[in-house]
Amino acid sequence: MAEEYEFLSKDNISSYLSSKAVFSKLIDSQNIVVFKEVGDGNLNLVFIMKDNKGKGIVLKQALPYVRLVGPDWPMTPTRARIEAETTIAHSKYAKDLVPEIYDYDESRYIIAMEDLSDHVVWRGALNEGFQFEGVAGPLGTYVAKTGFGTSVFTLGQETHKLELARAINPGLCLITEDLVFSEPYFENGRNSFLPANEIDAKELANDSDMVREIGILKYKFMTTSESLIHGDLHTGSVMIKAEDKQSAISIKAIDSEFAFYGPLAFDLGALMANYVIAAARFCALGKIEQMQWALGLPEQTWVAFEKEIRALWPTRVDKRVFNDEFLEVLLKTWREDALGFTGAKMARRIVGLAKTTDIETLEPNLREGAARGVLRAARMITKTRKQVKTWADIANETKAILTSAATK
Ligand code: SR1
Ligand code: MG
Repeated sequence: MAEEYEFLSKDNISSYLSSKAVFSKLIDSQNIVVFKEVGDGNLNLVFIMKDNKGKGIVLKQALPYVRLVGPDWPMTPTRARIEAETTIAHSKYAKDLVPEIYDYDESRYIIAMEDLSDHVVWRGALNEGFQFEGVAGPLGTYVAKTGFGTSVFTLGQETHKLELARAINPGLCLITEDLVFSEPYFENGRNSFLPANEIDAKELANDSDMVREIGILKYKFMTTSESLIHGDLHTGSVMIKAEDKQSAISIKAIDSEFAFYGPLAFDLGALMANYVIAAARFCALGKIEQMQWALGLPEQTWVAFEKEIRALWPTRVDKRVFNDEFLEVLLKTWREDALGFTGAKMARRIVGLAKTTDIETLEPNLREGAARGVLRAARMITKTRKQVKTWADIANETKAILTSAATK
């Protein structure tokens, strides 16, 4: 039985704002002139309000079930606490790259946060064909700063363990374990695809090398407690503000409700997977230059990530056996794992529940080839992640796969 508490609505939201002193200087609850319900995600209610002086606030309320499916799929609303605490923890290390949290209401699972309505969701911008520069690099920096900041290298042994205990998030981790790692290979009644892609879904599930590698990656996801990771860092979890439609001047990683102490390469893989998915859309639409650009984004994220990690390395609290030689091993492992998770996250968005608009909004005749290309590229990226390849090699191989799978 799902927990009962009052949900926010147009009718009760201004009395909610008036009921808490913290809001009095943030917004005039008696003079709300803009009210928008913008929760188009899979899980929550999200409202944007602005007053007559232009001051804005966002209220995000976790429902006790998965919004995408309804009350038949109960889901703990404490994920809102995880998101609020993670955003605050991440702001300690990457303040500019996360929204400001104003309040967390633990009785109604409501997060009050900075209004980002002058930003756009990166996925939407990519779908419209915008090539914003200066996003993929800072996101690599975000993963490095938050990943290193919440690791034993910064927190030390005791704090790391205490923080890890506070941030356990079993319900949301189970969603990822099922939707990303299991169901694309072992159907659970939630998969879907075009009839023309049935053959591709079968090929994926019957690829025993891929299934073995996915098992290795799922085990890493379930047992690695490295850092407080975002946990769902796709391009729909990134908001950007750009003045000239060319380069971003503000980047915010939002929606960290899937956060937990996990493998930080999972966040890198989530980003990279969605870059390739964006590239598949460009390919399907015949935008070859833009596809090439999107396929260059994984390298940008990785290069910025590695640079930041190397800069932070001298600050680690215990240098005894965590020496420079160990750093090289860590970076190599993170790169391989990031590529492994990339393929896993690509495949799930094609055959499993919760897809991406990049592919789903394509006409079926184009979608068929794009979906096939993403699945084939996913298998290549995950299975060959330990081979010595440059980022350009990976981009070129991916481009060849997407191009040859494209349909008209
Ligand atoms: C039931 S939740 C489905 C998906 O939405 C989120 O964005 C996560 O990616 C999750 O797997
Ligand atoms: Mg989300």
